[in-house]
Amino acid sequence: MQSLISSAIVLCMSFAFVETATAATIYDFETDFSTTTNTATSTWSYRTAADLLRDGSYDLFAVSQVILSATDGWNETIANAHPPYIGVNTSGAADGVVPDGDSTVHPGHNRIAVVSWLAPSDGTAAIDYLFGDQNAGGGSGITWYIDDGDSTGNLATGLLGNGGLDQSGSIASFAVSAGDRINFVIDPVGTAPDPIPAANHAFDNTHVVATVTFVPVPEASSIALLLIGVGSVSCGWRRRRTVKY
Ligand SMILES: [Ca+2]
Ligand SMILES: [Ca+2]
Ligand SMILES: [Ca+2]
Repeated sequence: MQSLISSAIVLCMSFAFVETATAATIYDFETDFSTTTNTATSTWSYRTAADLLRDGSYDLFAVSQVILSATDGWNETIANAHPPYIGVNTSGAADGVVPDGDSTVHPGHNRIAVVSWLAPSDGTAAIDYLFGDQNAGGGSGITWYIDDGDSTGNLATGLLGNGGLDQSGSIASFAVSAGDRINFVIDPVGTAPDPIPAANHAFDNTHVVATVTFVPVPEASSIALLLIGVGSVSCGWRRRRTVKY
């Protein structure tokens, strides 16, 4: 009986420590969106490239400003509403094609736009996503990708033709290491015969919902505490046995 109680106590303590060490953090591109921070080390960064290559090497947008009539975001020139750009409408009202509260990611002429997430430590990541066309006025639509750093690590992809229905889904939990990236890429190339002669980026405003549910691996100190907890319970049990006999 005592051994059963001891086991139960050990089990409870184990769960208590493990739970403390592995609480999940949900990173949400839209709710976390920053108009002040966009660096190589920020958890979310907002990027583009001079081309369509998903080679993992992307430039940080340099300018934070109003990118539509009322939507704050990032692009690379002071020229207003000049794609590529990435922003979130927090103005309190619809801003043209962008509903209040929604992101908008617009690729450029023959250029991708990239929302990048950086793993803060070793752990596991699970992803929920949605891609939606915000402007059905014309153009070729887009192709979206979720990859683990570059085109060699595709996690999901889809062709969202102009005016197409939202595309959403989940990616089950997988291991990541500190410094790994998960990239959400909007490519202006849409429905064939695009690109002729270059990818058509007209009407390519895209609603991107991207959440990463991150669970860090237990830190060494937490594991040590767990072992100390198990050790002290089993020691207590052994002492009580000694007294009894
Ligand atoms: Ca590049
Ligand atoms: Ca469109
Ligand atoms: Ca397009």
